[in-house]
Amino acid sequence: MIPSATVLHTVAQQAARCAGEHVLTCLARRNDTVQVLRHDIKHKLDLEAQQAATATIRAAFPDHAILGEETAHAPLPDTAVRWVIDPIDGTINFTHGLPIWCCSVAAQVNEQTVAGAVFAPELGLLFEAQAGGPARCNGRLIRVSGTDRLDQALVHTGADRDDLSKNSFRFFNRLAELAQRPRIMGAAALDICWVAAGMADAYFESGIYIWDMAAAGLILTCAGGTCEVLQAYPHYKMAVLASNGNLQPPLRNTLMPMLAAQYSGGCAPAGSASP
Ligand code: LIP
Repeated sequence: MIPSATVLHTVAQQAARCAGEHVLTCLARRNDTVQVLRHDIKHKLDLEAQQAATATIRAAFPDHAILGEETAHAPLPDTAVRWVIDPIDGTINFTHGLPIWCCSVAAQVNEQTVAGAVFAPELGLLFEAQAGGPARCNGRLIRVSGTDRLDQALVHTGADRDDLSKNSFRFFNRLAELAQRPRIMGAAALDICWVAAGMADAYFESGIYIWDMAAAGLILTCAGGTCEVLQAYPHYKMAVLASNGNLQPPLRNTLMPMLAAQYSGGCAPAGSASP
């Protein structure tokens, strides 16, 4: 039996909070890293936060599939409901003490996201929504901005850690030319939630993963915006464009040819071999 969106929504919030509250009790362990790579960090609290969220979900739904960033290679049972977890989105921000990080939990039914929660513990913000309903932050309704000109838009983006040398900044430079200002904040789920709350007008990044955007993408849609996968790559990697809706066409028209040119050789972006 597939639980109702309302039930999945409640558990998604509980799971995101449980993960975030665990990390909040461990702020003294910011340097408790598993592996420090040239442009990435694997953190012990990533795994622990995912385990905390997973325990909350399993207590309610022992048989559901759970796709988490920390266990993305693990085989998944073939179930209608799939949970998608990014235990700490913005791991490098977290490790350096920057409070711009969050725990993201989405519930999908037949690969459609029906409930999502994004909890930013050090900012004290919980964004959440269920399909067909409103989007809220800390219980208050949120809506996208009305900005309809790119030259008046605040556009968030990121840099694919696996492709910093060549393409990432080609997108950044073009967005910087078109927008009022670009921003790189380092946590995709929060970037998309800022758009949902009308505090940014659009977000684009090539090189994020389904766990970065699944919950926030639903929250944005429920806030009146648009979240679109412009390009999918192997192993859950993708190029995502999210906006207040007004800016989706001009940004899509700019970015799609650039994406096509970037991978015109048919090869997937660097790093898509594994999350
Ligand atoms: C991060 C994303 C961010 C991206 C970083 C990294 P993580 O996720 O949220 O947008 O630019 O490279 O992928 O690794 O902190 O969960």
